[in-house]
Amino acid sequence: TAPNQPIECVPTIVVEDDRTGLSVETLKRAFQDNLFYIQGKFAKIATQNDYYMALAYTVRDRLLRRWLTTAETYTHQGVRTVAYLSAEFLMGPHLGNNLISLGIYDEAKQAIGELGLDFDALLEQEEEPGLGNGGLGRLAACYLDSMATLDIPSIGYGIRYEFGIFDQDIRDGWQFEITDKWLRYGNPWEIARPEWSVEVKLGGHTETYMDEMTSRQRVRWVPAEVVMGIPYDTPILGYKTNTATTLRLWSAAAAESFDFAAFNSGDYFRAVLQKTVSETLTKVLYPNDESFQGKKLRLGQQIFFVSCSLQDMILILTRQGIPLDQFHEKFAIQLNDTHPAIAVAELMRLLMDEHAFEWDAAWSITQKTLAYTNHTLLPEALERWGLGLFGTLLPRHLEIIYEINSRFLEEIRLKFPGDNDRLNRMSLIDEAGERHVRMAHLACVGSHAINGVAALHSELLKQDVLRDFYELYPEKFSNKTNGVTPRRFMVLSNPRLTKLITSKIGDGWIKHLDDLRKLEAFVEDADFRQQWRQIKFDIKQDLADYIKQANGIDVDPASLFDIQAKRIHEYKRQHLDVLHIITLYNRIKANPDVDITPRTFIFGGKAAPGYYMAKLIIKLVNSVADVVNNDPDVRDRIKVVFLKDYNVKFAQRVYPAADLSEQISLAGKEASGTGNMKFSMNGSLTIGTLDGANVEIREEVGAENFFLFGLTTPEVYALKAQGYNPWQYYNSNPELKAAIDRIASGGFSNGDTNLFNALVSTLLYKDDYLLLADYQSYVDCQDGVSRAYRDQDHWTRLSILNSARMGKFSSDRSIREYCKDIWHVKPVAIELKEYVQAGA
Ligand code: CR6
Ligand code: PLP
Repeated sequence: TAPNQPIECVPTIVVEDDRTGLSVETLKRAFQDNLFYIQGKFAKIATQNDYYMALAYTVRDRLLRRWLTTAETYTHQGVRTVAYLSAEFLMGPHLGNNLISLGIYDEAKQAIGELGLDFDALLEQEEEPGLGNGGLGRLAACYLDSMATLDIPSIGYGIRYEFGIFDQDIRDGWQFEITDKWLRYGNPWEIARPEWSVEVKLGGHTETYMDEMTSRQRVRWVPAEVVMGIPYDTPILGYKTNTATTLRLWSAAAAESFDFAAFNSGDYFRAVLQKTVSETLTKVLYPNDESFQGKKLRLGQQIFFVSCSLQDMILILTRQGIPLDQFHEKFAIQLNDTHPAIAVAELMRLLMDEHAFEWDAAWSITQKTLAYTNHTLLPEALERWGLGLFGTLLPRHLEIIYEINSRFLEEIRLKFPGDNDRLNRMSLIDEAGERHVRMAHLACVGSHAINGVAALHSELLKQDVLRDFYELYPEKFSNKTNGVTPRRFMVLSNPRLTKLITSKIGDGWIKHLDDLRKLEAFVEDADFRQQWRQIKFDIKQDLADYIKQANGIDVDPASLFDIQAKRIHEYKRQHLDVLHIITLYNRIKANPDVDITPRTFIFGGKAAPGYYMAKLIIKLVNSVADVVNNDPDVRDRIKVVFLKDYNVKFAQRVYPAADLSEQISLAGKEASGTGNMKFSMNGSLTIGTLDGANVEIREEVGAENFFLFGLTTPEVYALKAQGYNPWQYYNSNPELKAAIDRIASGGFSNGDTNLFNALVSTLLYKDDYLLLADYQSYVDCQDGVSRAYRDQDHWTRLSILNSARMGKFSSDRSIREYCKDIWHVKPVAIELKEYVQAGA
């Protein structure tokens, strides 16, 4: 052999790489290394946050090979990719989830423990990225998890808000908002990619010019302002797979080159100050859930992230040498509600004005690429932009929308000759009063697929809000019932139940949630029921400890934990829950020895800062809590707790602890709900109306395992049509009257009859959400719940069956349906590559 040829004669000594090794020893070494070299701290001066960061970097290192291999594989193979466009991604903390996905949760826990640190405290240390309001943003996060887990090539595009959803404090019973400074101590999960920045134009005017190359008239947009978008990438690792996809969030910065004129004229200060104006674009998330606010800055945010994302997709193809006429073959873009619906006009503009496509070709690509998910039937949530504002910020887009509209109206005229009402109803421009662009219409026209988020909701879209569009394009419509990820909402948040389930049926259910059905075989096993009950009790005990520490209230873990946790909204009817509490209280006051099943009523949820009635509901809950919790007649049989600052971390804590999940919106108002699924998976029973996904949950778990009450959607319509009169219910129902009277007469406000006046009079004079009509049915149903809870063994059976039958509500099922019916994207397996030569 040649002298420089290696000879394999010594046994290889395996030293795990500090950045990839998964053993406890290696994790400990890597952790200490990161503490010193990344955080620049040693044990004596390190804070809890330093330790968290050291662990986070240790975990991130272990994601990187998967992430880079995934990106390289996708680029190399030019795969068809889902681009999920969403103004909100409510991710929740990353650390625990990544540990679960990597399969090293226990190893990390042991490593940290052996170093003498508190592992749970480190997990708790993470500031969650609260870049969403509620269900819609959390759905986007669950979908990213499922796409990665199912090996679907995908990328989430959104906005890197500097301030996410506000933190909620409660002072004197009222909500108090505090800015969410989530980036204060750094974000170890993101990597900035300034080299892939793009520019977005705003304002100004348009002009036509002769394009020399094609000898055609084209339009040029001369903006008043240019903003730079910088992408920040976060890896999204699938559960026990090599696939790690990307969440790419855009942050706004000043486009340096643009203000050259000001720099050159010596107006240095003005030019620099101008920068801060650009940067405000991604400063803060609008904290309104399901209520539209026509603010210019918000429209700016929408065009900003949409334009950045579309340009990014074009760049990805360009770098791969793929011509843009294949855009729709390479990307399936999902519009998460209408927040990104401006994509219809922006993709047209990019293709025509910047890449010289003709109208028809651009339109065909646009329609084939885009699909639209509607998330609400509430009229106040539908986005509509005044033409003045729209045209000032996006003059070119307005021209394009006019052109789309004129072609669209022509299509309707052909299909429905002489039907002028229909033209007016369907036009992209609302001509009544101040003229507006209707974003849902734009999304419908520009997409090849339109879906609702639960069976009932999709039906109501076809019958009501989007009826005209359904009549024109029936083939575009489908339903995709929401789902949630069992990785975060069972495995991570409920380790005890996960362990018990896995001990009986193996761990296949984590990726195939339908397997939970196998639990049904154990329902009659008394020992299993006992274990199930004990786990629920222990988790309730933990929540009781938390409540004691957070609110100073003693609650009994043996009492029925009745939880309503979600955004505060009149349509969700937290105040109906309160009317029930007051009814129980009145019964106790009338007869202190009345037989009552002990209950702990727990509320959580944020109100939009400008939504007075929602804030008043929070005040009411806290006021009722003060009275009920401190009345000796109650003898601790009922307790009321408002837990502040409902966010993902909080959600993970409360879902597993519930006996009863309150899903009591007025039928026809909640598009789907996803909290309902998370509770039920964790063995909570539901009291609910036939609304949103409740309908399907009930179908799955069986009517006998679900506490149903209230009017159905057709009954709601009928009652409203016939002229609803809340007084009729008030005057004829003594318990209802007594409950309302106790509020009105100052029973929860130290005699102040003014404080809750707005709430009381809304109920008596309007009651849009029919609380009074549903009250008796609700209270009767709650009495049934109380009776059922007394037979603990029977209750446990129902609890087990609820979990066992929730397979349908995995977001994996939802994503498979989107892939099959809308995106036509197939899984791509990732084979890991070595990027680093060991021992070189
Ligand atoms: N507020 C619906 O109200 C649904 C989610 C996700 C909502 C809720 O029923 O589960 O979307 N709608 O589909 C909007 O945000 C517009 C929500 O979270
Ligand atoms: N907010 C948070 C933090 C959540 O985790 C969820 C769960 O899905 C929601 C809001 C939505 O709750 P719901 O579906 O009950 O409106």
